[in-house]
Amino acid sequence: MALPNQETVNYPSFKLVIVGDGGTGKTTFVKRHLTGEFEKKYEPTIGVEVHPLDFFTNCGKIRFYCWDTAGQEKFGGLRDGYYIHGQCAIIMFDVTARLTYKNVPTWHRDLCRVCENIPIVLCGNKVDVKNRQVKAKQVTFHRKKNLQYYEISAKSNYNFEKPFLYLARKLAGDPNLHFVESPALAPPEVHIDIAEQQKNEAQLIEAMAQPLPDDDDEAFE
Ligand SMILES: Nc1nc2c(ncn2[C@@H]2O[C@H](COP(=O)(O)OP(=O)(O)OP(=O)(O)O)[C@@H](O)[C@H]2O)c(=O)[nH]1
Ligand SMILES: [Mg+2]
Repeated sequence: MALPNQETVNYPSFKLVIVGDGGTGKTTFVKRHLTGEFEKKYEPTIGVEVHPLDFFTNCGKIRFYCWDTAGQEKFGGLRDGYYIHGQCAIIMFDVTARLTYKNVPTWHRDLCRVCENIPIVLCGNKVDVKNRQVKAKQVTFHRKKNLQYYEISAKSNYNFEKPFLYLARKLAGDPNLHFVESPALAPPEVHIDIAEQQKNEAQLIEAMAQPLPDDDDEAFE
């Protein structure tokens, strides 16, 4: 859903809300998509920037209106106007800052109060950083709530498209939908150690086979 002063398009478009603690990389992430960065609109009354991000799929174009607030933590949470009519969401945390993962359940609760039953992706950002504090196998929240989880690195473009592809498939109701063209992205600012990251991805798969801890919020302390 566009803002009142925003162009609407004649192909499917969806409001995507991005939440997560300050400094997790939400703005950095949306700005990787160059066309969306160029066409963003600012809505001062809600304090939000909306970036229209287009993707090309085998079923045609799809647009995500990505809502990104400026410094929301200073206002003590987000107002309902931010969430209202949200059709899909990304919850972001920072794998180098434990507290941002601990706060994920709060973001999830606030989001689901307004937006019931929308597809949600949990993203652990900054996996390019060597000394991460939240290990892949410690990420279990998504399993409890049936969310999709991706490890990403906004600065290196690692897995940039994955969250959008997942959401597009859910919204289209087509698990085989795929992107036929890559969006223009800002060049990588850092490089990721692919061999190291492959180990993390393997750990994630391994962890999925383990039973969920009873209360992993506490186990995580
Ligand atoms: N190493 C690394 N740093 C990142 C990455 N993504 C973002 N950062 C850095 O993290 C800091 C915060 O990024 P922002 O995009 O401003 O975070 P935000 O979530 O929008 O923060 P608020 O607007 O305050 O809610 C900046 O210094 C970014 O350069 C990443 O993938 N890797
Ligand atoms: Mg920001």
